[in-house]
Amino acid sequence: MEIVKLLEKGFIEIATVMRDANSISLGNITEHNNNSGDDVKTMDLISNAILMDILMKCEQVRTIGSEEEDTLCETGFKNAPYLVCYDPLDGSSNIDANITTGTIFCIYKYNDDGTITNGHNIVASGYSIYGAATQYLVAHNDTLRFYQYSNKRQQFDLLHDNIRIKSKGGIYSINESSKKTWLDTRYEKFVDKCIDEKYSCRWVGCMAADGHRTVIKGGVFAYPANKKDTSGKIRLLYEGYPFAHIFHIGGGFSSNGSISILDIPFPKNIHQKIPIILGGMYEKELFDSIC
Ligand code: AFP
Repeated sequence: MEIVKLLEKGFIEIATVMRDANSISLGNITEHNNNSGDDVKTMDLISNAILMDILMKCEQVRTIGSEEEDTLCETGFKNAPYLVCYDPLDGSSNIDANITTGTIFCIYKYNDDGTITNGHNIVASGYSIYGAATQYLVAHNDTLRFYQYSNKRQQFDLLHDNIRIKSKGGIYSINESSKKTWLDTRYEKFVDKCIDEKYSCRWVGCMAADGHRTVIKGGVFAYPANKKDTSGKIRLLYEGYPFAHIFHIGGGFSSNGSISILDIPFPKNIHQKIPIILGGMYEKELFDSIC
């Protein structure tokens, strides 16, 4: 897909900045504050500018939604079929410590009447990760394809053309330090069940990285609503829907605690937050068995 090819260029540019620049400076807090109330880091702004510049020129794109923009941005291609949403630099609290960050993206096709109904309008979704290697995964045409950037060849090489999510894994990924403030009491019971079943815990604090590990190794990723983030912390358009689309295509599940994330109606607020759980079908059974 042409838009994904263009995003690839953006991933390379973002990775190059992060490899060459001082990570402590890139992690500096700017004077900006985004719509979600997060501190905006220098690298958030650089990544947003890189992707915005690329997508604004793409004739396939009608509108762009970014974590770092208050409202949808119009490209000038009024009849173009797609809305592209992204979190330009997911996990930005990791930048200064040189821990994995990523970009999450989602491409939605407009209905004929100019609306988007829900997550079923997605035609492609995915994420890149900037870690020991620069890699990206794209969910498109019912397949999860996974690529790695080669510095030597200056291109992305295909690593896997059809990733499947394990039905049962061995890791739960949840910020357990918030458990005393979780609003849905099922999550504490769920974590206890995971521990009883000898699951181990991992938390990078970057959904692209924690979600990716769950795609590759199986298990579960969850971010429940809590007293501070009463609707959860994960943003629907550029974190929740894309990861739900990835998990459904890969053979796993997604839920906001009651319905599939893909069935949540498309929100008016582009920064709408949701509670989320993603995983394999065994973890779905485990979660559903809790009353
Ligand atoms: P940013 O995009 O602002 O870096 O937020 C990242 C994130 O939404 C998601 O990627 C993580 O899972 C979550 O925040 C981490 O939140 P904690 O502060 O609870 O670790």
